[in-house]
Parts: sequence; structure tokens; C-alpha cells
Amino acid sequence: MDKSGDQMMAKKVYTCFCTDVIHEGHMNILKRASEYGDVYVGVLSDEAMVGFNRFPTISLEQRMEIVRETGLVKKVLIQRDVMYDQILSEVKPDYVVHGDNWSQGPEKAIRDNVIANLERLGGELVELPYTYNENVKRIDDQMKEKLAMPEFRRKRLRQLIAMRPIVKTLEVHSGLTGLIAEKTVVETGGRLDQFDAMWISSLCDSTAKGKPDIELVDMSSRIRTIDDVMDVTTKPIILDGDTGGLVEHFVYNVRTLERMGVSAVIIEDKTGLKKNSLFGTEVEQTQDSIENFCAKIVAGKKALRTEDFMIIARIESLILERGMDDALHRAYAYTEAGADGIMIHSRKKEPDEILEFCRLFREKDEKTPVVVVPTSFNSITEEELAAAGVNIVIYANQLTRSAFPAMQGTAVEILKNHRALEVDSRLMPFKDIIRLIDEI
Ligand code: SPV
Ligand code: MG
Repeated sequence: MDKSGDQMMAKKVYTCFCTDVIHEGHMNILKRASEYGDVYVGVLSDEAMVGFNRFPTISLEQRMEIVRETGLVKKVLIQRDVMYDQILSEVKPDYVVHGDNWSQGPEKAIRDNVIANLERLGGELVELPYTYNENVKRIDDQMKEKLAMPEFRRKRLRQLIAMRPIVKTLEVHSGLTGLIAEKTVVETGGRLDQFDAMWISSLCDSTAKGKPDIELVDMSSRIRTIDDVMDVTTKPIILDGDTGGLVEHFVYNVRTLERMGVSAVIIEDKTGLKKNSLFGTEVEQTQDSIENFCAKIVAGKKALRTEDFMIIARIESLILERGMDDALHRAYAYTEAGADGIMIHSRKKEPDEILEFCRLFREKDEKTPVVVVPTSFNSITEEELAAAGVNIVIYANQLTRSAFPAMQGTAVEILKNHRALEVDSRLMPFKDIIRLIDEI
């Protein structure tokens, strides 16, 4: 590094910030960066932050302002992608400065991307020791806590619908499965991916308790599950509210969920003894009248205290083989009654009827969010669903269905071998399971 004279002042140093708070770690990066030349900071856009599993709690303009206020920066820019291709082509810095905490895990993909870009464009990577101390940890924890607060979490689903091509939602039914949805980030094809939201499924919540999915597990118990999940996560929650029950009960439940910070409840237009939709017409199931179901939606909406919470109406016409016209007719009626979204369900192997519904629904309604649960029609990709106008995709039961055979297989092997040695190679190391849980 040439640190002398005018030549050094002409050098450009680039660093990217993805934070709602400037702490001593950031100040250290900026001070050290300024020793190399003029500092250009790229502030990650909302969309890029969300895709990177860092949901912003202040606006992009505010995030840019806190960087300007440090007084150590020549220019603040917007970085629109976690990968650096575009921004480095624009800025063409002599140095890219970053903390040294990105050599492992999914962030390594970003480091590799920066190195490849610097090879292409010229320039040097400077890695500075990341500041680990009590104060920095406390600030990071405070930011996380803020995201977990009801008023932040609740509105996050609506924010995601506006920001994401499709909101990817994973079923969770415990603190542990919540942690998987919260923390799993993968790198594929140079892109980082993660889940946006969590689904508390009636099927899996009931199954976890060894009970049938017939609205037997009552709301107090469902709330207990939600609370366990909320305790250890920050992502928004969509509750499978079954039929919503009696209108007189639904209004109270809606208010409780809203106060807790749940983002949405999905209620299905069935009545009487509810059975799981994947049984279709193999069991007796009764669809509610349009009039009754609309009255439930109206009452639920009236009970709400915020604009954040969503009541999403689930249409069972295709499941019950009542036809596309009935499904569409109901979709418009429920939207008219105030539903904040429509879930259309199908148990066909092919996605054709879902795609047909989306195409016809979108002819008249471009805005109302559409939700799908591709359990049976699982060959369709998120990109194809987004292109069809779907806003939320729910992977409704895959965690439960993968855990059960794994646990059952382990139980069988222990019984067969009269010891645990044979199963050890397929178990998570004990050290890893301890690390899974955050310490306070
Ligand atoms: C659930 O996950 O409980 C659902 C979706 O309601 S389905 O099982 O496909 O009906
Ligand atoms: Mg259900």
C-alpha cells in the first residue's frame, strides 16, 4: 500500500454496509478504510437486505444518513445486490475493505464474488479484523430483538409481499423448527437464498402432538406453539386458522393473534367437522356458503386494530371438485368482503388448475395477494409461480415429513442393534446441537 502524498488521496476505497446501527466495529472499518483513500460506502437496498436475511428496521434513506453522519465518507451509494458485480463495475475502486468474518458459511460466496470482480476489474481486497466485543454483540442483539417485537414482525409480511418476487414460507411447529426457518441460508448459483416467513400448519401442529388434523388442537394450544416459535425467531408468521371456527370466537382470536404479532391468518371455507384438504373427496367435507364465509371475513376485519394484520380466505372448491367457476366466484366474493388475500388449494399432481385459476383471477384482480401450497403439485418452481401471479408459496409440511422417517429409522436401528453405535454416523454431532441454540 502506498500511503504517501497526493497519490494516496486519489485512491478509491469501497465498502458495503448492511446495518441499521453504526457501532464501533463499523467506525473502525471506516477509519481504517480512510487510511487507504477516499471512502465510498454502498448501503444495501431494502430488497437486497431482505434477500440476505437482514430485514431493515429503518428506511434506506435513514441508513444512508447514518453512514454520512460518520463524517468519514466521501460518497454514499446504494448497492442493489448482495453480490458486487454491478457496484464494483460502477465504482471501480482501488481497494475493497471488509471485515474478516466472511470466510465461512454462505457469506463466503460474497467474498468469492468480490475476489472474482477485483481480478476482472483490478483492485485489492483488504480484510480487517472483525470487532467482537460485548458492546457490539449487545447492539446486534438489540437489533434482532426489535425485529421480534409484535409491531415490527406483524407488518413484515405485507412489506415482504411488496418487496419479494414471491414470499417463501416454511412450515414450523416448535422453537427448533422455527430456528431452521430463521437461520437456514444457502448459496446456489452465486445467489444467497433463505425463507421469508413461517407457516404454523394445522396438520403439522396437530401431528407434532400426535393428534388428528380436525380442529381438535384448540386455539390455546396453537397459541402456545406460536409463542414457542416467536421466542426464538424474527420472521413473520402465517397461522393456518382452519375454518376460523364460530364467527363469535373468530373475532376474539383475530385480535389475540394481531396483538401477539402474527402477520396473517388463513381461514378455509369449510364448515362442520374439518378434515385435512389432502383427503379431498375421499372423506366427507362440507364447504361453507359464500354468505356465511363472507360474514366471517367481515367480522374478522372489523375486529382488527391495525392495518398490518391480514385475513386470507382459502378456497376449497378445487379440492372438493366444485369447479373453476365456483372457485373464481368465491375468490371475487371473498375479496369484495375484505379478504386481504386468497389462498387457492389443489391436490392434483399437476399445477394446471392452479395456474388456470391464477390466470383467470388475475384478469380481473391484479392486486390481491394469492397464496398457494404446492404439496401435491410440487414440480412447479417458485419462478413459475411468481410468473403466474402468485405472491406467497407455502411449503406446508416438508419439515415434519422429513423428520418423522429420520427419527423412526433411528429408533428401529437402536432396537435392532441393542445399542446406539450404528446410528451415530447419521446423527448431528452433539457439539453442533448445543451451538444451534443462541445463548443470552
Ligand atoms: C396444513 O398445513 O395444515 C394445511 C395445508 O392446511 S394442507 O395440509 O395441504 O391442507
Ligand atoms: Mg391445515
